[in-house]
Amino acid sequence: MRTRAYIALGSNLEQPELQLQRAVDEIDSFPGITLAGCSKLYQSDPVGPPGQPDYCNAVIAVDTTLTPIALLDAMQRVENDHGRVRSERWGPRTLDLDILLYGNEVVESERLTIPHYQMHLRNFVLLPLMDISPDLMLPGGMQLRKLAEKMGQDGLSVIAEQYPWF
Ligand code: ROI
Repeated sequence: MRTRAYIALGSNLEQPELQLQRAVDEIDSFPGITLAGCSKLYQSDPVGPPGQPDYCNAVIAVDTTLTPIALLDAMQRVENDHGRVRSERWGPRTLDLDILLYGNEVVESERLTIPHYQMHLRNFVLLPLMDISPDLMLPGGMQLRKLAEKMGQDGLSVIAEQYPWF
């Protein structure tokens, strides 16, 4: 069975735009995962400790035959291939891949929480998600559009309109 899932991408180290473009291509070529949509590419002010570079952010839709945990393993493989080192909490990173949604499923396990626990607080997640699926309803019945309207666009700007971004 195929499930539509949404993944947030973020990077603020080592040519962030390139990190994100490469990550999308790698995810699309991963067995059991097919790219189904891609947001604009955004630049965003860092949330978290000050003094770190601005981020590049985007969101993709994928269709996958992988289970949520297998999808998480796949995302962590791609992160590790980009030299991701897990060090400071909320510190700078070469590539961050967060599973936002997996169909309508709610997952609460030690390794994985879906919907992503902070997605409703982050405009660099909600606005790119709006690019792909403006009519999306989150598990629990909340409309993405309503959340995104409340959030606003502070600190967020579009740097490329259409995938492939460059
Ligand atoms: N801030 C922005 N703007 N974008 C991110 O992707 C991002 N990711 C993070 C923290 C460190 C919370 N801040 C971020 O993990």
